[in-house]
Amino acid sequence: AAGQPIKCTAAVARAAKKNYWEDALVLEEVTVAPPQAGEVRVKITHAALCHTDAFTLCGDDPEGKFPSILGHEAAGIVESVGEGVTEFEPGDHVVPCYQAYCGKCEFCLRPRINLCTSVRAFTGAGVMKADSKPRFTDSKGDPIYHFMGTSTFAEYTVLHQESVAKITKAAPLEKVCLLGCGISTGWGAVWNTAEFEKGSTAAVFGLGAVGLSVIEGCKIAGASRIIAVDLLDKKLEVAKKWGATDFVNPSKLDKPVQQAIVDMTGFGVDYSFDCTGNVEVMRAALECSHRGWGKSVVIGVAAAGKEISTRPFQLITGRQWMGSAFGGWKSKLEVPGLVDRYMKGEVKIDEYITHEMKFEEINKALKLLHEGDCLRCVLAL
Ligand code: NAD
Ligand code: AHE
Ligand code: ZN
Repeated sequence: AAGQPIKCTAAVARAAKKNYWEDALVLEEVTVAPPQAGEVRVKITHAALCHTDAFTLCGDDPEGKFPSILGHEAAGIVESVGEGVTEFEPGDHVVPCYQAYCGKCEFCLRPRINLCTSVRAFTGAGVMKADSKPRFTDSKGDPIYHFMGTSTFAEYTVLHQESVAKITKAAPLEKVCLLGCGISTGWGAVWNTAEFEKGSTAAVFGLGAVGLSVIEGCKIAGASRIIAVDLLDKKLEVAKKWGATDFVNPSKLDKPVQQAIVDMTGFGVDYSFDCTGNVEVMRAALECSHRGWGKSVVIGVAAAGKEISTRPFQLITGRQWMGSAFGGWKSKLEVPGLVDRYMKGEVKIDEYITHEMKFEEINKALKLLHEGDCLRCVLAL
């Protein structure tokens, strides 16, 4: 009930585990404190797994904090709201947004920029802004930290009101949960970050859900050619269904992949996208972009300590190296519109869902993610 703690099940990451696919999460009973001022408690109905959850769980994330409850791509229903919250009420359907939107900071006020700073320091530290503490405790009463301001691998979670987007009740939560991260990111990287122009060419490195949604975004934007790149041939097959026109497996080339793409295109592609998180791939993506005007967008998240490099001559000769967080979307404002576009049939979501499971099978879902056959697995809570 509102104002009372709730006991429920959560998948707890007790510590980083390199082999994250070997039963790394522990299903435990946790206590979720009531929402404080400016907070919303949400019953998570569906949570998907994104590669970034695995990245943090395996210890690659310099911001990773343990014990914690991971998960950031989900949907749910508001259970109760804290003092002063007027935008949401119990029963509202919502998508948690790890990129917050307050509408007041200099980032929110600037057109086309996300990266709101209202709660970022707290979400990075795994706590809530009102008292700098987590709302989760374990059976011993010890704290469990939040993750990305979302912690959606739990039956109930507490969010800052800045990290919640209200969506139409007509939308299927088991599908639109994906708009909390991966595919919104891919579309936005093309439309918002790269500002993709009709008739242009693209190369997309890494064909998970993020890379495929980049391909979808390029296709919708009127690309003339889309070169799909992955080490796994089965992923190249999938990319064909999404609209890629050319296919490259770098492991089968006798030259660097950037050279192969330049050879295929003359002077490179107009736009390139890294959706792998591998810094060598980021370099290749930059170097296969067009002399004079190529834009290369980093989307993949690289492990702690990794750095990118290239010859500065690549930039002197007109290439632009850029990056995208959540596709540049102003979350609370724009996610409801993405839901509406899905409802009108303008964009895909269902096709990215390759697996569906019960929440209790979350470790099996992590294993599937590791094996490379899974685009998105949606867990029902
Ligand atoms: P995923 O693991 O499903 O997909 C990655 C793909 O890259 C796989 O198909 C893999 O075979 C391929 N790959 C790996 N190494 C490669 C190489 N050297 N060359 C070519 N292909 C290679 O992951 P995902 O969920 O699609 O996420 C992709 C990346 O984007 C991750 O790094 C994730 O953390 C990041 N991400 C970033 C944002 C953002 O806002 N910037 C949002 C979501 C995800
Ligand atoms: N914490 C990491 C970086 C992780 C990162 O870059 N996350 C992306 C989203 S990945 C979603 O799947 C992002 O949007 N970052 C911007 C932000 O504010 O977190 C590190 O290297 O410290
Ligand atoms: Zn993600």
